[in-house]
Amino acid sequence: MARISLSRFLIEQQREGDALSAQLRLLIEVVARACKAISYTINKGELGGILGSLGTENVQGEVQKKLDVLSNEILLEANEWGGHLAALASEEMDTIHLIPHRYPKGEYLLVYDPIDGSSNIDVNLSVGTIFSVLEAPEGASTRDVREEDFLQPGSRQVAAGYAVYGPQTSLVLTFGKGVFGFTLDREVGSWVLTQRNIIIPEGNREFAINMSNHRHWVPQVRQYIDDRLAGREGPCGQDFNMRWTGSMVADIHRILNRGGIFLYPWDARDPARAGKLRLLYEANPLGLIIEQAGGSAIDGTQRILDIVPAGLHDRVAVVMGARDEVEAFQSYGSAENGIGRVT
Ligand code: P6P
Repeated sequence: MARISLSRFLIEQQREGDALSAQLRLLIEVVARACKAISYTINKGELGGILGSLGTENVQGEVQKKLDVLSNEILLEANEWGGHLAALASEEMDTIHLIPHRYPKGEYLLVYDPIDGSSNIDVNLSVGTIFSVLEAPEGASTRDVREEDFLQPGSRQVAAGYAVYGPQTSLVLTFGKGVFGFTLDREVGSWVLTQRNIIIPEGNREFAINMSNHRHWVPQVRQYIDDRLAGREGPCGQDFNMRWTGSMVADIHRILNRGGIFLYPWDARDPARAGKLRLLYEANPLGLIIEQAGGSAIDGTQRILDIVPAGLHDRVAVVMGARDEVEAFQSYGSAENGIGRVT
């Protein structure tokens, strides 16, 4: 593949159609540059003093790692001044962040998880950054954006992407016209196009789920997994493999490239909670990417991208991956209120 930089790719995409406005192109370039800075910071590890926790909790009630807060600040500072955003929101911030009046406001909203899987940081395992782009409301230039302006279904995303900080640093993007992958060339500090129109392979028999929650799942989920654990002697007639990295974005990146299915279903540990993962900045952006790569993304009952959020930090049950495997999951049935929850 000829060596095409992210900037050249974005300019070519902008010429080809209306999917990429000048402001959206700038937004993507700014976020990609911030992900590059995060990658370099992660790579320093203990040498950069970025390991460990701050002893504070985020709005999720989770202990904040130093890198959670640092990465959030990198993305915030990178995006405030460019004039492409009207506001932004983050897993690490309780409420939305308005663009300061000293900067011009743009036509987009950015919502992100600065470091997904942050418990992996201190043990040198893959983590990632996930982001979702929505259109700002009409009149955002004349009034302050409000939290409810972010509460759009995932089908309204105009772009989504993630970076995975692993053996390589990868960036995966979609603007609704296919999925494209880039690899960070650390020698020159630029993103290089390495994958065009990624399509999830079918027929891969790998599932990603946290098996320690088995006793808390509803019967449909238990049966779906038990049938796969039974292997070739069981009803599926073939052996399966399991992976669980503790970072959704790393699991999804694997599924995007070699197939399989990712599940974080509702479980009875916290019955009032629809799921563990967050809708706006995990399930929606990754769900759009999975669908654009030919896969399927549901909460167990309905398409994730159809869910209208009630709050910025809504949680949701997640089943996403290769279409054939998600359809196999759906054949086990489901209930009205989500992932087969038995009321
Ligand atoms: P558990 C990371 O905290 C995360 O939000 C996802 O990235 C990951 O897939 C999941 O939670 C891991 O959850 O319960 O296995 O620790």
